[in-house]
Amino acid sequence: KSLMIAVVKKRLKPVGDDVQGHGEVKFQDIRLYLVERKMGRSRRTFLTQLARSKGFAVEDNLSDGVTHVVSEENQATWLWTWLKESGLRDLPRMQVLDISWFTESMREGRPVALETRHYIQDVSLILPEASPTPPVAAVSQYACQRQTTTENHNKKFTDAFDVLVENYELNDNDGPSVAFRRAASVLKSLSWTVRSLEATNGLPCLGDHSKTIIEEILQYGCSSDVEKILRDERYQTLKLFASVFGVGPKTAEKWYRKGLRSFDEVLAEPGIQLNRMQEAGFLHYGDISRAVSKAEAQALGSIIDEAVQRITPHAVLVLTGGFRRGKEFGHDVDFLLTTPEPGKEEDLLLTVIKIFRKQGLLLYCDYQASTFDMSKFPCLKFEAMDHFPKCFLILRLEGSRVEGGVQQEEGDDRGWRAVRVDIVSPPIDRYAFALLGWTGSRQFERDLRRFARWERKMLLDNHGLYDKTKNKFLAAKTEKDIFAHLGLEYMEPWQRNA
Ligand code: DCT
Ligand code: MG
Repeated sequence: KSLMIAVVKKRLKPVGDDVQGHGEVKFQDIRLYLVERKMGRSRRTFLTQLARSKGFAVEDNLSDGVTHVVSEENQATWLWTWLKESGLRDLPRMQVLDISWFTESMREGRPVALETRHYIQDVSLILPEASPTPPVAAVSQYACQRQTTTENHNKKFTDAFDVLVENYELNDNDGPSVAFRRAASVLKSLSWTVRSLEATNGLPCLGDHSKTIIEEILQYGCSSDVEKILRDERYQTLKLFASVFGVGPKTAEKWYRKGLRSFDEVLAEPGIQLNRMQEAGFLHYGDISRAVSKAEAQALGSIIDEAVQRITPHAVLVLTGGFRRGKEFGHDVDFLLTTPEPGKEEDLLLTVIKIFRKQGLLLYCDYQASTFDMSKFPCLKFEAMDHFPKCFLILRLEGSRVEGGVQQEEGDDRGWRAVRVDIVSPPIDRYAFALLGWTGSRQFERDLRRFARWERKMLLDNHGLYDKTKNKFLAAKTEKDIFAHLGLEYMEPWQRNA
C-alpha cells in the first residue's frame, strides 16, 4: 500500500521543468510524449506547441512521468521494442496511443475517452509465449468499452464487493454502492486474475477502500469489513426480507424496525397487511428464489411463442436479460414481444396474458399499461422504469415441457414449478432501444448512459437516443445502429456481462 501511495504522489507532483513556461496546464493528470520517429522534428514541434496551447502538458523527454505516448505511423513491433529498451519502470501503466487519439483530443480541446481503436497493441502480448497479463492501461472506466463475458477470473474479490454493494443498497446509501459496483465490474472484465495489489495500479474505479479489501483478501483470504457485514443481524434480516418478491429495502427496514426477524414472525404479525405481490411472493417463495435454468427459459420461450402464434404469425419474441448474455441461470426470465404493426403491441400482450389465464398457467400477473409519451422524453433519471406496456408474471411451468424436467428441491414430486417472467412490449420503432436496455447488464446500461451523456452529449434510455448538440432524436433499427451513433465499438450481448 505504501508503494502505491508513493507512486500516486510521484505522479501528482507539480509539472516538471520540461513543460514549465508553456501556459496553464488544464489536464493535470496526463503528460504526453510525442514520438519523433516518422513524425519528424518540425511536425513534432508544431504538435507540441498546439497541445500546450490547449492546456496539455507535453514532455520533451521520455521518462516515467509520461502517462500517454503518442506515435504516428510507426510499426507496433518497432515502437514497443524501442519503449521496452528505454529503461522505463512505469511502461505497463502508460497509454501507448495512435495519433488519432491526439488529433481527436486537439479537436475537442480535451483528452477524449480512450477507445480500443486508439491503442497501439504490444504484439508480443498476443503471442502464446507472452505474459498473461495485458497492459492494464487498456481498461476503460466505462463498462460499455470493456468486454465482459460470464467468465469471472476475480470472483473472490467481486463476491466481496457484491456483499458491500448489497449492504449499501439495503441501507439506501447510493454513493458507496455505485463505487463498489463499478469496482466489481472492472475486475469482472479482466482476462487475468489479480495476484498482487501492484497489478491493480492503473485500473480505473478502484478507490482506497476497494484496494484495502483486495489487499486483505490477497493476504488473509477474506476481508474484515465483509466478514463483519455477513455476521450482522440487521444485514441478514434485511437481505432475507428483501428476497421476497414485492419486498424492497424500505419495507424490509420497516419490518426490521418492528422487531421482526423471520418470515414466521412477519406472517403472524397482525399489524402487517401484505399487498398482492408480496402475498404471491410468500406463496411461491421456494420456487421463485430457486435459480431458473437456461433449459427452463427456453421452454418458457416456446410456451409464449405458441400463444403468440395463435394471435399473429408476424410477432417478434426474443429472450433478453441475463439469458441473452449467455448466462446459464437467472432469477427470472425476460422477454421482449413486439409486432411490425405499430400500435398493436399492447393488444398482443394482453391477448397473450388471456391465453395463459385460460391455460391455467397464470399464478400471478401485474399488468402495466403503456405510459409512453415521446414528448416527455428524454428522461434524465437513469434508473427509472421505462414506459412500455409490460407484465410481471409468475407462471406455472410443467416439468414435461423442460428437457430434463424442472429445477426442484429434493423430495419434491409436484412435477412443476413457479417461475418469474417479465414480458415487455415496445412499439416496433423503439424496439432496438428496448432490446439494448433489457439485455443489460444493469451496470452495462448505467455506463452506456453515463458514456453517452459525458463523452457524447447524448441522452440514452430504453426509449431512444437524443443528441443534445444537434437537438434531435437519432433513429435506430438495430442495436448496432445505437452503438454506431454513440461512436462505440459494437459489443455482442455475451460481452455485456459487466
Ligand atoms: N432493466 C431495465 N429497467 C429496469 C429493470 C431492468 O431496463 N427498471 C433491464 C436491465 C437488465 C434487464 O432489464 C433484466 O433485468 P434483470 O432480470 O433484473 O437482470 P438480469 O441481468 O436478467 O439478471 P438475472 O439473470 O438475475 O435475471
Ligand atoms: Mg433477468
